[in-house]
Amino acid sequence: MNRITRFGVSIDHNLLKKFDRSIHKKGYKNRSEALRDLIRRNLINEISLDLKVKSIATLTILYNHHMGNVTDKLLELQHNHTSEILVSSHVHIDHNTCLEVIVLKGLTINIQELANNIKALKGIKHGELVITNSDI
Ligand code: NI
Repeated sequence: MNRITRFGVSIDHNLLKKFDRSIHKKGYKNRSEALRDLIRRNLINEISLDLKVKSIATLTILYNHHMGNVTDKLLELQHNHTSEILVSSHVHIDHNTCLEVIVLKGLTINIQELANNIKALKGIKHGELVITNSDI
């Protein structure tokens, strides 16, 4: 069990009111948990900018499988990164559109490079990489 430290925070009254309204809407029971989440998010953002550390990530992509040879290129890219890809799920959304979620683990630089290469393929309508870290 980690030690818990209490600390006081000086903050502008109006800013705190806005913060309280915001966290209430999100369902937080108290400021402490909201603040802890903000700190964790900040640390994860920092880590995701450090290309030399190991991360875990999900890449969600939406694409039109009729567009050019996007399906072949997508498979080729993924087969070139078998050490980073843990699993991928494919859902046929409608006649044209596919949704794929790829779970990644490895050096952040490799994860970002793969995500950028996939997002740049012709036919990919939307791609979003979410990087996180289990050390937080
Ligand atoms: Ni499909």
